[in-house]
Amino acid sequence: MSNGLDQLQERIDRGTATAGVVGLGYVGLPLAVEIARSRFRVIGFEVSATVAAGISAGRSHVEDVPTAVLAELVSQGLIQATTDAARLKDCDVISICVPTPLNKTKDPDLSYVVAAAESCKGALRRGQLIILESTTYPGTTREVLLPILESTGLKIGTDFALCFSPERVDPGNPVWRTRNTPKVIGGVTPRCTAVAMAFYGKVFDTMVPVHSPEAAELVKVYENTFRLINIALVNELAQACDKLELDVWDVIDAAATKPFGFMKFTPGPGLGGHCIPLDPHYLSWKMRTLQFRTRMIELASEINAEMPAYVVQKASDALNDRKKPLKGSRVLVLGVAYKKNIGDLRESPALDIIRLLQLKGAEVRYHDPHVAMIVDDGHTSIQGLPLHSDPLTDQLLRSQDLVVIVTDHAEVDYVRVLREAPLVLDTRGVLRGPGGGKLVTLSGVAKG
Ligand code: SAJ
Repeated sequence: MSNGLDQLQERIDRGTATAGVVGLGYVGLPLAVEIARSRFRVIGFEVSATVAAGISAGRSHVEDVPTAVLAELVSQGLIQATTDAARLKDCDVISICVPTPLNKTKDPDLSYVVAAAESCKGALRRGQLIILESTTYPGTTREVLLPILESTGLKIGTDFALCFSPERVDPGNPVWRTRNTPKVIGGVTPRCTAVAMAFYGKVFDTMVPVHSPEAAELVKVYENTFRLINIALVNELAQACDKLELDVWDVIDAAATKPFGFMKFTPGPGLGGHCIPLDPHYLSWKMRTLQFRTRMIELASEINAEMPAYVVQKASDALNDRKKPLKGSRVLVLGVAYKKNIGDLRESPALDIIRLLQLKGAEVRYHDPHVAMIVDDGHTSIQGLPLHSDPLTDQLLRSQDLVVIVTDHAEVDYVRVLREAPLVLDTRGVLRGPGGGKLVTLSGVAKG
C-alpha cells in the first residue's frame, strides 16, 4: 500500500502536482513564476487582497518579475492568487516565503511563519510537502513548524514531508536569478529531502541537498553573516584610510587583483536592506539561548551602524573646511535606496543620514531616480515628510552647498554632478579621478 509521499512522488513525476506559494513578495513571486515555468499549476497565497487581485490579473508588483511574464503564465492558467487559506488543501507542495523581521529588541519575529504554519496545519493532508524558505535561525523548522503540523496526527516522512530551503534572491541581479542560483534543501527525514529534490529538481538548475533543516537554515544565515562581517571590515578600512590619508578605493582595487583567497567588498554609507542587517541577528539570538556569544556579528553590526554618523561627520568636516557650518547649509542626498539600481528603502542608511543632517540643522533635499517619495512609515524620524525626489537639474546642483552621493544608481551622470555642484562627498567611490578640490571621499581624502 503506497503512503502519502509515494502518491506525491507520482504526482510530481507525472507533472500533475499543484504548488502553493505562501507570500508573494520579492521571494515568493519569482519562485511562483519559476514553478509555473516548469508547467506546474501554482496557487499563490497572499494576506493582501489587493496584491492577490493584481497577480490574478497578471500584474507584477515585484521589480524582478516583468508583468508580461506573469501575465502570460496567468493567461495559461498556471498562476492564480488568493487570500483563501482553505485552498492550501488543493496544493501538493507548499513553499512558505513570508517575512522574518526582527522585533524592537532585535529578537526574531516568527509571527508570519507561525501564521503560515497554522494555515498549513488547517489544510494538511496525506501527500503534502511543506518547504519553509524564510530566513530564520537553525532549529525553526524542526522546533516550531514540525510540532504544529504533527499535531494533526499525520506522520512526518510518510504522510507528509517538511524541509527548509533558503531563498537566495539578489534583487536586481541580472545574472543570478531564481532558476539558475543553486538551491539548498534539507528535510526533516531523508524521505522528505528526496521528495523535495524531486519537485525542486524540476524547477531549479542545481540542487544542493544537506543532511538536515538545521544545516540548511544555518547555510543561509552564514551566507549573510559572511557579507555583514566583510562589509564591516571594509567600512573600518575606510576609516583607517582616513587616518592614514590613503584612498580606500585604490587600496581595495589593488587588493582585488589577488587572484585567489580574496573577495572584494566596498565601503559605503552603512548597511541597508531587510536581509543583511537583520538575518545574522537570528543566529545571534539562537546562540544566546545556547549560552554562546557571536561576538563577530555584534561587533560588525556596530561598525556598520556607525557609518551614517561617520558620513555626516565627513560632510560637516568638508563644509567646515570651506568655513561653512553644517547648520543652515543646503545638502542634497543623491540616491536614497538601500543599494543601487533598485527603489527599496528598507533599512536604508540614507534615511539615517537625512535624519542626522536635519538634526544638525542642514536643509536637506534628495534625488533618487528609483524613489519618487519618502513617506512616514512609522520607523523613520525624518522631519518634513513626505519628501519628494527633486529633479537633478544643473540649477539644483549649483544651488547646494554640498551633494552627498549615498546610493550609486547607474543612470546618474556623476561627472556632471561634480562639474555643477560646489562640493561633493562621494560615499560609494563612483568618482575616482581628480576632483578639482571639490571632491571628498569616504576615506576623507580630498581629491586635488
Ligand atoms: N553593501 C556594501 N558593501 C558591499 C556590499 C553591499 O556596503 O560590498 C551594502 C549595500 O549597499 C546594501 C547592503 O550592504 O545596503 C546589502 O547589500 P547586498 O548586496 O547584500 O544586497 P541585498 O541585501 O539586496 O541582497 C542580499 C543578497 N546579495 C548578494 O548576495 C549580492 C544575498 O546576500 C541574499 O540572497 C539576500 O541578501 C537575501 O535575501 O538574504
